[in-house]
Amino acid sequence: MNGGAAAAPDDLLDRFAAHFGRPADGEWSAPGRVNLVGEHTDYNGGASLPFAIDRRARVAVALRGDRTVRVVSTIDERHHESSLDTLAEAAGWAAYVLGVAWAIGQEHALDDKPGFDLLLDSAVPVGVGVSSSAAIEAAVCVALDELWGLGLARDEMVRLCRRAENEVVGAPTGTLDQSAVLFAEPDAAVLLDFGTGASEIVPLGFEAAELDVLVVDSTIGHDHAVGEYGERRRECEAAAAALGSPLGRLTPAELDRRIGELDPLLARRARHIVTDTARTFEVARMLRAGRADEIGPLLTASHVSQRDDFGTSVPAIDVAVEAAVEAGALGARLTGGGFGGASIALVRRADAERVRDAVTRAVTQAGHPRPEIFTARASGGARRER
Ligand code: GAF
Repeated sequence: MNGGAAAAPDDLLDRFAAHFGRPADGEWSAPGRVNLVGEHTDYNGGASLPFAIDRRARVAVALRGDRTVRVVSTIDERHHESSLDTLAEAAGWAAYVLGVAWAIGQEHALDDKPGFDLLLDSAVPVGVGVSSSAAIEAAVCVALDELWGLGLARDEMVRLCRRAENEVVGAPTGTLDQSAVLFAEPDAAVLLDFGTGASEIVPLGFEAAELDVLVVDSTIGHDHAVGEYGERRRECEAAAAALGSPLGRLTPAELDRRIGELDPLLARRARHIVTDTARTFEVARMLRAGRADEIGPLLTASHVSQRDDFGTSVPAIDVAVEAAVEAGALGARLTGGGFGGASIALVRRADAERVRDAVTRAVTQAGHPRPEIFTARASGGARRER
């Protein structure tokens, strides 16, 4: 991903100039994200608590004098050319780039807007569950917003990036990822209440408490545009219809009283959404009170809920979570949509090395692929770089 042609300069603006033969108008970026707790709650009116990570997608962009759009990426060096009038016809990473321009065009007149040249580079690992797609979408969205002089508010950008994901890429996702990467601030998480639409910056306090978040990439890929993600959505919709309420709006006590109205599978799905939303608000309360070192058990409980009730974990991730906790992590859980992807482990900095080694050993001894493990630091959201 950081590769590119051997002779290409390292600097993105230099690379842009070398590729397109003219300077870029600027460089914009957006991060990937880790979700601390609150999974699959976004399309259920529940709550999530993600933070942006210190790995970013970057775009260098220059407006053109015509309606042509040319995009190229260091991901695969492929070149994609279209026009502002045929934007929805794209595949692979180009669907995220052109999908955002298309979505903007659905809600804002682009008749008088020029096309653009764009070079994409990303250090957000792909297929890991840390939102490499939302990183690309948000970087493109802040760039086009500025260059086309649209003055979009961040919550409008969230909606437009989601349209790109849902309607061009074809993944029926909620707004967790786009909200995380567009609202994020350094050293903080974003409490997203999908029932009210409210968002709140919640300081994490991990630096002061000397805590690290390890991201354990199972290397088992996932694709939310196919299969099981959509199935979970349909199951949640069926449970919500039977109960006459978005699942994320029910308290655990209310669901307990009514759980007998659901068949056993839908009851488990509903219980995950309701309890994970409650855990999310509880973790946010603890963080606000400066009790970061006490949230671990809630993270692990969230994993158990995903594994047993929501059915989104996979054996390699269950082994990683269990090994992390056994080796002294304060808590660990699958993060993101699941069916592969990554888990996170909250560790005391002094224990990080031991937990990494123990997880790698346990996962490989159980016959699963060797995980890729990295530390994620909470960083800022989508922005202009220069
Ligand atoms: C994926 C989706 F894109 C999000 O909208 C969210 O549902 C998440 O899975 C699960 O919490 O990242």
